[in-house]
Amino acid sequence: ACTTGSQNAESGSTESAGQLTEADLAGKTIGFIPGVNDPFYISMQCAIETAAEGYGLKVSAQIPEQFEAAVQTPIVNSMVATKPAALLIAPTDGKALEPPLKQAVDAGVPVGLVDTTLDDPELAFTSVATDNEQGGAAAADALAELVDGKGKVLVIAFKAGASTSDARQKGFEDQIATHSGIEYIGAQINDNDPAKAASIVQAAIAANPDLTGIFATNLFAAQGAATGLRNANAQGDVKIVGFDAGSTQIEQLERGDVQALVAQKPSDIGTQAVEQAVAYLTGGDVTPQIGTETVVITQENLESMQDAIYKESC
Ligand code: T6T
Repeated sequence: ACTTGSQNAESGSTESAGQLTEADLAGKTIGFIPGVNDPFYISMQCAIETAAEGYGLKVSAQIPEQFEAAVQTPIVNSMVATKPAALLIAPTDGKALEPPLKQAVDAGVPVGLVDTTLDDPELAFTSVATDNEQGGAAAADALAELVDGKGKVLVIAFKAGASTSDARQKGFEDQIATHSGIEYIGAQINDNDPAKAASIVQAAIAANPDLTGIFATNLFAAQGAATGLRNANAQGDVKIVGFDAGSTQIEQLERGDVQALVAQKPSDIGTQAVEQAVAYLTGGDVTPQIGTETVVITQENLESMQDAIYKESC
């Protein structure tokens, strides 16, 4: 089962990275700090725990209450003080998390990045993530088709400075520019708050009667955008392509409030990150950058895509 809260890491270990055997890993702890509590990171945590268990490793997960650098940074500091064998983290800001993670590495805690990355990811032994630019481009093509290549489209960026939000927005913008009949009216930020996404959408519809489509860059942006459309009684008239596939988003897809979801593979990210941590700790081959897939879910293929739906618990 998913465990939250802390389990104490081993202390007093004198072995350093690359000097351990797989047998030495048993009983040691991997720290995990996701961006926030959501089904994407829950799915990732479940996979991390399963993979870690295979090596006798424990997992200590500390989950920020908000997707905010100021909330995540003290969690990093307290986790590092427990000296886990390695720390897997999704930094909520590519710049602000660099100093605390540099301190972690300096204190002898190797850092692996999952999902999001840093402006300078060099300090991490690996970075495992979706190809978010490519995902944003896939969203642009899906939305262009849904709106028949016409009208105005809007992006809801969930958090400026979070690498995933920035990359999805960039991938979308570059690709939507190739659809000449579509006018891109820009990105608005919802700060990972579904209620804010809903009000952005309601205001955008009021100001732009010819709005035809919305790309919502993550789970909370998409959930809120769909709610906003329903409040404005515009569900189905304005098309939504969302990122992520939590159960609420799947319900919205089934109801026709959302037309397509770009689903990530959080379990693959988690499993591969543990494999890389083990390789790093035992002197094996480490891959500095690993890209994981996305799939596009629609009403038509939903039945065959059940495995792509994120977990609410392990
Ligand atoms: O979209 C995911 C994740 O990739 C992103 O970095 C933050 O938001 C999610 O966790 C979804 O809520």
